Amino acid sequence: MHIPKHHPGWIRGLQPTPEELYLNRRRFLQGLGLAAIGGAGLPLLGAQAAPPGSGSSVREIQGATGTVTQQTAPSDIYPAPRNEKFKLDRPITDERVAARYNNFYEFTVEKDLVWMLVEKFRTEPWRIEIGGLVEKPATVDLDELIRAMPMEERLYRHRCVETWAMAVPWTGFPLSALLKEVQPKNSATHVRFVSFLRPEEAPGQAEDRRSPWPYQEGLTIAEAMNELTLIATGIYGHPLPKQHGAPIRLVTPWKYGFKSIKSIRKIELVDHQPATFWNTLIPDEYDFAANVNPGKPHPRWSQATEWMIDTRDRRKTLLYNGYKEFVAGLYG
Ligand SMILES: Nc1nc2c(c(=O)[nH]1)N[C@H]1C(S)=C(S)[C@@H](COP(=O)(O)O)O[C@H]1N2
Ligand SMILES: [Mo]
Repeated sequence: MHIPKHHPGWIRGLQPTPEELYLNRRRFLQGLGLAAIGGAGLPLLGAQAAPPGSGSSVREIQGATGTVTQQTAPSDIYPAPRNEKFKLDRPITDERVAARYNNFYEFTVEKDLVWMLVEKFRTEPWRIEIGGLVEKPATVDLDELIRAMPMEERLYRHRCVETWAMAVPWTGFPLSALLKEVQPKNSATHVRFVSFLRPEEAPGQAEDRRSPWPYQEGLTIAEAMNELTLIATGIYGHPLPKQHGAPIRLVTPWKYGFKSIKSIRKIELVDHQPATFWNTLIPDEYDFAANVNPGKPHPRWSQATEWMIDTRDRRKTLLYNGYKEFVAGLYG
């Protein structure tokens, strides 16, 4: 693998997955009986028991495109009504493929192993803090938050900076609805998102002690208030499985996937552009805005095309991932 000189040697960086390598790996995993695609009743997925009294359960879930086994939060809001304003130009990605092909560096840099390595990660109970430059700071329990927010389902494209793509139904609420509740002060210019720091539950954090954990991301206030900006607690009509960022994550579909921070613990209103995980690690490859742009190649690869993770269908990358009508106004 080619790692440029200025790269810290210990971090592989985000990089496109050569399709051949991906396919070989899948065959290898299938040989071990750990089918990377399909197959209910896999031994490790959702194997842990729910903590007593949490009211959660381990169960088989019939999603839009297949069955996935996982731990679920107690919640009766799924599936939420679909907001038909957000249309796809391609089929919904196979749920089982999306659930076994993840970027979640807290656990591993191996996309097809994340779903197994999240086993020890405890996502219940989960409290989220919303503070900084706001009139009404709050710390809320996830279930409380879900019940207070206008939950809906949206079909969105997702484009990773590494060139893979998917199209999935998220369940969640607009970030703007939450910000209106806490009332940002006039001095707030940006929103900072902070994920968790638990090396004892996350083997990737335990092994990589030099990356700037916890994972952090940021948006301008205008981006945060844009109607596309979603806080997701579910996917495919049920609560987020851990590998997708349980129990609560950001979704900004016009930006590269690394902006969509998983497993958020804190949302903070600030008066400066916050430092972010990838921009801190490799600033010349991952800028703060990270808007999907086919005409702006990554220093190590083209961004002109993308490939769907289930069909491997190759498509032209769309400017702002096809969301220009929603966001062009943000960027003059
Ligand atoms: N906390 C955290 N959030 C994260 C990441 C991560 O490593 N840690 N990876 C990002 C990247 S690069 C992508 S493409 C998406 C992948 O989301 P998915 O695995 O649910 O498809 O999550 C993003 N959010
Ligand atoms: Mo990504």
